[in-house]
Amino acid sequence: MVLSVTDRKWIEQRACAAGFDLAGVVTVSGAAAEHAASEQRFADWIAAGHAGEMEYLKRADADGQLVRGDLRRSMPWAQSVIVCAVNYNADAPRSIEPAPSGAGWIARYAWSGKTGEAANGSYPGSDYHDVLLDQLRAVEAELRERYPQCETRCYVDTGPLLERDYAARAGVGWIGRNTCIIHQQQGSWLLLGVIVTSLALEASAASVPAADRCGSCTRCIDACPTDALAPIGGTRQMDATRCIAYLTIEKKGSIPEELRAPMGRQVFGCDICQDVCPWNRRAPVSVGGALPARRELVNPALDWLAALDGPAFNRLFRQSPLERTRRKRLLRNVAIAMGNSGEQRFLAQLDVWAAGDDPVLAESASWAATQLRLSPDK
Ligand code: B12
Ligand code: SF4
Ligand code: SF4
Repeated sequence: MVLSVTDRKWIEQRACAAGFDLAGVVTVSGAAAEHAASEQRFADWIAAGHAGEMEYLKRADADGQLVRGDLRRSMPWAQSVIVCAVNYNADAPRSIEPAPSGAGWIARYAWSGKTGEAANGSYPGSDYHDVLLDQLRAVEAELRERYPQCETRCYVDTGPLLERDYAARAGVGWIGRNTCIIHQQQGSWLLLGVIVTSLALEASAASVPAADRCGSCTRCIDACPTDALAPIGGTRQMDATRCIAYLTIEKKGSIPEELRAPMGRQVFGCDICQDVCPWNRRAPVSVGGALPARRELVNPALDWLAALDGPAFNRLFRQSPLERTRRKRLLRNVAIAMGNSGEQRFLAQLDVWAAGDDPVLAESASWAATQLRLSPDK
């Protein structure tokens, strides 16, 4: 079955009806040279060690080829990819604006919660993976009804493919110097989901890639506190092992000492290179979307996070992206942010953690307490 422009437009329209803000369709193969370049960029990135401890990115097949380098390695039937995006911007401050003293920062994408207050007064979180997957499955169901013979798979994050690469080729946005997909009207506060399908696209029906609008701007590179953005020639890429999002969410054990002070007040993820991006200045706020922000997670007080015991952590972050770090890693990050805060009042908590029996938390807290003792009184 070969899809025409009319079919592609129908798919994009159904994606928007299912709650997505943007959608595009792209052939898996594309031009051979384009495909080889993408695979090479990814292989070089892995070979340079930029993936750190994210072993799932390095998975290779029996021939030693990177599984994520070409999605046809896991799905030989794949012909095209439907890329969908949801805007998760909220009417709330940016991480680079002045904040109450002693506040931490949780990345914007992790603020989401279910609407309506739970009986016990807490707002249950909602993970964007689940929300987007439900929306993708609604589109998938319509697709299968219209083309009963087609194969399909839906993925949010976890699929064996480079979502941003397909998003760029599907015209959803361009890859900025901060490595994020940016759309001229929507900005970069976008989460992506894909439907891989066996339906082929007529060559003339493929979406047109979005034009690169970074121009001569380098704000994101200049603002990154850990120098994680390291473009090589025309390839925009990052060394994830230096990125605060990696350090706070993915990195197990201790965080390298030289990167702790630059982490500032970020306790889960990092938004700095998107907060400084001029294309986000007028980015629309998602109103009535499926990922409403929970206000208590914007500029959260570090001592409030520190005081969350196991049940309170679970109540607040169940089914939310923060579940990934669990309480233990979040406390490690909170300790480092306390050390960077200049707030002497955090010393008491840090000294308790430093004497505790979790070696990673104890070492991080001890480092943080030393930072505070060395820093001038606030
Ligand atoms: C691993 C991962 C991370 C890692 C590494 C990030 C990275 N830049 O590689 C860490 C933990 C650091 C991370 C951080 C974040 N992530 Co993340 N992450 C992923 C994940 C699971 C895989 C990415 C990957 O394979 N990286 C390897 C590199 C080499 O691949 P890549 O970044 O896609 O790079 C390709 C392009 O740069 C392309 N390229 C470069 N130049 C050019 C030029 C052209 C013309 C073309 C076509 C392509 C191209 O080539 C590269 C290889 O093909 C994806 C989901 C997925 N399955 O794709 C989400 C994903 C990229 N993350 C996402 C988000 C939201 C975030 C954070 C904003 C979360 C936060 N606030 O803390 C930060 C953003 C940091 C940043 N500036 O990128 C979104 C991005 C949405 C968007 N608007 O771009 C994704 C797509 C998840 C989703 N489903 O929405 N993430
Ligand atoms: S998310 Fe933060 S640490 Fe990572 S590249 Fe952007 S500014 Fe740098
Ligand atoms: S800050 Fe500037 S260089 Fe970076 S992604 Fe935005 S427009 Fe591009």
